[in-house]
Amino acid sequence: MPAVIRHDWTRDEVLVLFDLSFPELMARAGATHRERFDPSQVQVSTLLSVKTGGCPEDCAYCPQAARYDTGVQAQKLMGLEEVVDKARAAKAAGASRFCMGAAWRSPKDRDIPKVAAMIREVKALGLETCATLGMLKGSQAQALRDAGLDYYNHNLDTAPEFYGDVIKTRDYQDRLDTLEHVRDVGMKTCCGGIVGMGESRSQRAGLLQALANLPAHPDSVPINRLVQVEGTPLQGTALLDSFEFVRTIAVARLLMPAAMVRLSAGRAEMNDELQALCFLAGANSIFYGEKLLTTGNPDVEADQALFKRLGLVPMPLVHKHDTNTVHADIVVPANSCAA
Ligand code: SAM
Ligand code: DTB
Ligand code: SF4
Repeated sequence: MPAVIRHDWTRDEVLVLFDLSFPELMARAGATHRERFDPSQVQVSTLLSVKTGGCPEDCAYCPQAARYDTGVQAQKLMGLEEVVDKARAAKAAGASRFCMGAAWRSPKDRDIPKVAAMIREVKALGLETCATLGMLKGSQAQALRDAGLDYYNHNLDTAPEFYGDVIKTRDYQDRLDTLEHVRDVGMKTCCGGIVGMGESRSQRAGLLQALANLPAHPDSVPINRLVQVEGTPLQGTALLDSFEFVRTIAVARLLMPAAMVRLSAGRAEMNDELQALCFLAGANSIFYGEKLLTTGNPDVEADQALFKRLGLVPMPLVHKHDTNTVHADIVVPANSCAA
């Protein structure tokens, strides 16, 4: 019987998992991964920053916050044609999902039709669509869903008790509210966080606990390892131990057995061996393409070589109806609940 989907994890229970010996934790996470997924398949998404820099928020990790001198030039919202060209190229390179990011605190109502047009055109190419635009109102979530948006990415970023050390211009509850609007209109949620920001192990456990105890598990859980950018307050933070990063992936897999766990930012600083450990720990999704939003990602050739070395294949998109996508051999239930 597959692991039960739970929403009542205590911090201590999560810490017990973190405290397991590395081989035991890996074995458990690998077994849980196999209950619902083919471990040789990895879902690939390509990111595009459709509105870069100039952001009014103060997220201490972020190169796009206007208040930090990071060298990122603020740009206007990208034109439709350019976005569609990039999406077409991503598809040709093998991506199955295209994620559009904007450096906004929240979109203005007048921005929504422009983003909706991008979503419609990207979807028409046969790609799954994802967007990350900051906080949303219910009406904006509905408009994006009506345009065909499959996923909305909005991260909790860290544990509730560490959050105020990282971001002061909006609070945890704002994030929970946006996620609720996204779920309410029937979109899939992509929600995770960042590790390596100087948080404690208990706070890493607290991030995963908060994610797993959401009313519905996120469909996709990006685990980012902080990309340190010159000029941001978090530049110079002590590097997170690689095995601790792998443990975080493994515990995410154990807590959210039916979710896609995404090995997200930070791969450019990882060698193939570390990434392989992340796949063994239950990661089954990556960002694919030379760039994340403003920072580097491994180039396509390197990822193709990595997949070949490890015998991994991109997860196929075999059947689509409305916004729910059924993958070959597996069904990832939207907002999966055991009950
Ligand atoms: N502005 C929107 C927002 O914050 O919701 C959307 C874009 S924002 C860049 C999306 C996510 O990227 C953040 O929530 C954070 O988790 C991640 N991120 C940003 N900068 C990062 C960095 N330097 N290292 C790792 N992850 C980062
Ligand atoms: C997520 O969790 N990670 C991605 C995506 N969601 C939008 C973004 C990572 C950004 C890394 C820093 C940059 O490239 O600007
Ligand atoms: Fe702005 Fe998003 Fe960066 Fe925060 S993470 S500064 S909201 S772009």
